[in-house]
Amino acid sequence: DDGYRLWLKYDPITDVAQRNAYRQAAQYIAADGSSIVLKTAAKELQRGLQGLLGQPVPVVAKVESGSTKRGILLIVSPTANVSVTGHSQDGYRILAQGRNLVVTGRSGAGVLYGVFALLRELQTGQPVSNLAQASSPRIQYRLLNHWDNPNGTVERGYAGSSIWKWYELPNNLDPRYTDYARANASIGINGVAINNVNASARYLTPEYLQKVKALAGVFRPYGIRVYLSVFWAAPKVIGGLKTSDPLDPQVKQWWAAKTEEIYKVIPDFGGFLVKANSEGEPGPQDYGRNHADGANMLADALGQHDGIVMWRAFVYKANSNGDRFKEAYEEFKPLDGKFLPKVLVQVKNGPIDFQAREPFHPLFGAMPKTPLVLEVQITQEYLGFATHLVYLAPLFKECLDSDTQTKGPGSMVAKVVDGSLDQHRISGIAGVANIGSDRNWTGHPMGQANWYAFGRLAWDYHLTSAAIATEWAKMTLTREPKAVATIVDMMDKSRDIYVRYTTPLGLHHIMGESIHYGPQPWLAKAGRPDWTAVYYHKADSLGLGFNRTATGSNALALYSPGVQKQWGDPKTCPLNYLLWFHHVGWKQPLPTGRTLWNELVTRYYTGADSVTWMQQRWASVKPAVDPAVHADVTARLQIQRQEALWWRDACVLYFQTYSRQPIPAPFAPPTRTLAEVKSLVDLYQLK
Ligand code: BDP
Repeated sequence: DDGYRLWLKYDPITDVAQRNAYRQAAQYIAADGSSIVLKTAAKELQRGLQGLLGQPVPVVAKVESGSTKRGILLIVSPTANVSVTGHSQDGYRILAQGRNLVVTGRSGAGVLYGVFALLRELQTGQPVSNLAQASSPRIQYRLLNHWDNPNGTVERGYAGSSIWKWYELPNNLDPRYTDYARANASIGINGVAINNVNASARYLTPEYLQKVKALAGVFRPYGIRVYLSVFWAAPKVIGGLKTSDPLDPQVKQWWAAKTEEIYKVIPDFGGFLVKANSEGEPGPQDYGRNHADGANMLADALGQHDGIVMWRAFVYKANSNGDRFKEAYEEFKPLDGKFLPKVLVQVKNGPIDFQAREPFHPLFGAMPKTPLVLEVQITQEYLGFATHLVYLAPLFKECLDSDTQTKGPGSMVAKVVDGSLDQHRISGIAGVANIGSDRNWTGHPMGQANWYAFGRLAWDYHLTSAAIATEWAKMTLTREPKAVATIVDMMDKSRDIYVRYTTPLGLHHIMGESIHYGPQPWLAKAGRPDWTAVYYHKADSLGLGFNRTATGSNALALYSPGVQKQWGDPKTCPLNYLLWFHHVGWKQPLPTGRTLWNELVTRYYTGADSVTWMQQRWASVKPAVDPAVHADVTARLQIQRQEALWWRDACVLYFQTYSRQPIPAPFAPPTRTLAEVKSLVDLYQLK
């Protein structure tokens, strides 16, 4: 198995009784309607059923009168009773009706999602009597963000190059585009921003818009809309204007005309994603304007078109002498209420930058007048590239389930994001894609689960990480119950294991400079102080951690009083966030009964040893998993083990130069020196 088919394998069901029961129930498909997405639904159902049942299943327009056959009816109806909560346009219901099964929704897309839900039930072995269900997504815009560049590279991509072949488009449509759309639709993703947020102006040229149009044409039958990341200075770079000032009439006019042009080419264009005045990108602040001025100008340009602006809050001013943690909040919080209705502000899950564990971003709950998009990173920039097995659903959920307490207990980030907390009309979630040209899409075969989990949680954040992992493993790897349980257990623990051997107890941003690979806690000089490691861990002879309480940077004050109270006291602050908020003495006893130093070392050692545990667990499922996939994961786990030891040794040896404490029993001190580990990191920094 080369992994190309992802979770949409549709291999014949081997359980004969089950297959026969499904065969009985699915003798034909009736799809009545002209919507192009409904046609896709029928085609996908046919493809799935024919694979799973090993027999042809015809698609007909209408139920033949007098027929005694049992079929599956796909029905679009504006009054379909889809579900009580969520976005009913995308919702579906599966129900038994007489001898038939009906999949219904208020749109073709709803039916398509229902079809994939039905196929999922068959793939995971649910009895025919148990298929009835209804569901609607809680979040309206469910997007992948590709950080793909026009030259085919992918920023922070670890699975080959970009899947978009710009030099072949629009004439040559790689079949992979369709398979990509199928995979996305199967998990409810309904939009893709196809280019890097560090954007090129090229995409807005007439030539490239033709290429984008070709992709949009492939995605449309799957209910997926295309979005573009825009380069703020485009009016200057390709428009010949002298300025990109959002309040300049010519600039406004340029964007309005450009937007018209886009909608002529792509009538269902989704809108714009913007990274402005961040990490060297141009933006409205270059002209003394603020983010709202910029975002609103684009919202105006969208006019009556059904599009949105997703304006990123990932900003941190140059030469900040305080705490990067606070900067996005300080810039955006005062703008709450100043954005036009089509603007959503896109906020990363945590305040720094996609670290292995971050407290939730303080902007969640702090901008009640603005719809906020939650942005998570599916590509594992800070979580082991494509060599570490890290299942990310627990990370995504940790953020979604965090209680901001801004409107009293129960004000979860999820409720901010789905708009229910502040009654917003629009809502969105975005995942930075981990997809590339590798045959198996994600490099690490288990990386597929992160793409899958993002979509499933975007649809329904109430699903548990384990439930999602179980679905995915059954569809992708094996149906053997013991193997499924073993794999799900490994997956569910993998993120905590990764945190233990890289950044336990709330350490953050101590990875290799620029490439963000491997450990470099000693990094003290970089382009900016807040790109170093020492800025964040603040190790000294007394202790470790960033004091963000009132006696330190006071970033804690950005949270609601209940959160401040809990996190502000080192005794009640969860250990997972301890060093995010406190500078803790090396000999300070922790609730675990160990001192900070001993706890730190224990976590690094047990974390690295847990990778060996994962290797053993994975070895035990060998008979149940495809040999090629098994061998691939086995090899990557070997790398993971080596790199876990690298992280462990680098960090304990380096921090030991401050703690001046021995490695506690029963752990054996590293057999290499700090200098040796440092040189290993230098290797990756060589030009
Ligand atoms: C950082 C990445 C950088 C991205 C940036 C962003 O290292 O490549 O451009 O995020 O989100 O984590 O804009």
